[in-house]
Amino acid sequence: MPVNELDNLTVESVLELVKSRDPDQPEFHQAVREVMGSIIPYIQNHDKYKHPGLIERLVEPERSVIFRVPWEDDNGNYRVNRGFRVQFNSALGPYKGGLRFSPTVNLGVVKFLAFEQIFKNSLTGLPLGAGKGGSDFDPKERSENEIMRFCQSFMNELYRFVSKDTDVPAGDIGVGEREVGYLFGQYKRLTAQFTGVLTGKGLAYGGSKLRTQATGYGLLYFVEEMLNEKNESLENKSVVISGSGNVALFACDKAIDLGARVIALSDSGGFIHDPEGINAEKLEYLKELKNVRRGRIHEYAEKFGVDFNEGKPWVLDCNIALPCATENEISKDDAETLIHNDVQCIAEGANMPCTDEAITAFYRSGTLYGPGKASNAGGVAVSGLEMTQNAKRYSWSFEDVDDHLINIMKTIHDKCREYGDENTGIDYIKGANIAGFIKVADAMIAQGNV
Ligand code: NDP
Ligand code: 2IT
Repeated sequence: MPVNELDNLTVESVLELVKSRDPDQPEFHQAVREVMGSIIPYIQNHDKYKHPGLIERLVEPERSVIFRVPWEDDNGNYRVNRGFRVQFNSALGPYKGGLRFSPTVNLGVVKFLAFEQIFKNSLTGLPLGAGKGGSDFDPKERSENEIMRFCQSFMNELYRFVSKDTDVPAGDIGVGEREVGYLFGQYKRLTAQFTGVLTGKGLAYGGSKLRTQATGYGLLYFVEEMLNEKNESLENKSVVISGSGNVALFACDKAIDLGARVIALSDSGGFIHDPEGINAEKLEYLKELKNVRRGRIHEYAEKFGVDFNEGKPWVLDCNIALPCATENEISKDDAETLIHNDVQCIAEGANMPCTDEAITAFYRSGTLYGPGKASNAGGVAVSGLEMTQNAKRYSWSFEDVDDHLINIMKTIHDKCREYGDENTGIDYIKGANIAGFIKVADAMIAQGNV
């Protein structure tokens, strides 16, 4: 096996191995390529990590579960979706990562997300392994009862594989507090146990304060660190955000709070452009529109008399771009447009929203670039804090959790600097990947060939 020839380990040899096993998982290949691009050169200079089998084990999930999810729609039709849980790495703690409900979900997508989670969760400094799951179920246009029946059926199978000490799922695209509630209720019913098996729970039954806000807030805390490094701040910066879900809306919230002007948000139908900036009142409208009425972003344009356009918001002139919707949403062309418009900083709220070519363009132009596994780690970090509070049967104040989050994001930034320091500034990809890798690799080596 080529990767066992440790001195000859290359990014290509690892990719060859991964592709030969699973040729039809392009997102997973993309994630592996990005991580290996940093850690293979590091390993070549650090003999300790030329450890037999380490890389082969790192790119192979410990366990992948695929299951049938039968449910009944409101018209009495029987329907079947496919459910997934990839338990990728438990070297640092119980598997931890979200569940995604979207028609785009397949095994390769879940594997890429779970693989990213290994390094992200390591970076938080908390005792969290890595997993991800979900289903190709489309929650859009489904009634409340259909969503509940689907979640219950999903948990009827998933409950065998999760518990507070083995695997702790949370939300992701299409899975928010409502879905976590139904999943939790069904787990409790099946096991007769009230435990912290999921995070992102409602505050009334074991959720942590700030978990809802955590990914978006954490992203902006990280952006502040990136800008501070250049003696800059968010004050008066124009910001374009994609998406209008959990991450996007709370990124918008904190950006406004820190003095920036958020001029765009989007959904899969298009984007709104509000040149004056979204203010607190407009943001309240958006939260109600998206979370209560579950409406579309174009309604904002109609309500406030601003432009709505189909397509992606990256055509707009801005200082800071925050992709907070989905993977590969910034193409090479989008990146070149942003660079042409003098964008200063890109930071990823979503997982892997930039294509390889887009990242190369940002690096070539010297644009500040924060990879998701560092910049969006605030969500899983507060999930880790939710687990701690559940274990203690205690709940911290909003301010206490916020202080923890600020510290965690700052520490992640420090780690990026420690391992990614270059003459030209911080190489955040290199820093995040190496810092994330070291802790996981140390734990994997110590625990033997398992
Ligand atoms: P939500 O379901 O709350 O929101 C997703 C948003 O992205 C919606 O506005 C949705 O628009 C848009 N979107 C989704 N898919 C597409 C697509 N294919 N094209 C265009 N727009 C799309 O999800 P989250 O906010 O929780 O997640 C957003 C991203 O952040 C994901 O990449 C997720 O993995 C990542 N993330 C989430 C964390 C969390 O704590 N929730 C933590 C860290 C990362 P529409 O409604 O039209 O589909
Ligand atoms: O991508 C992510 O980090 C998440 N969806 C959050 C995972 C979690 O367990 O809170």
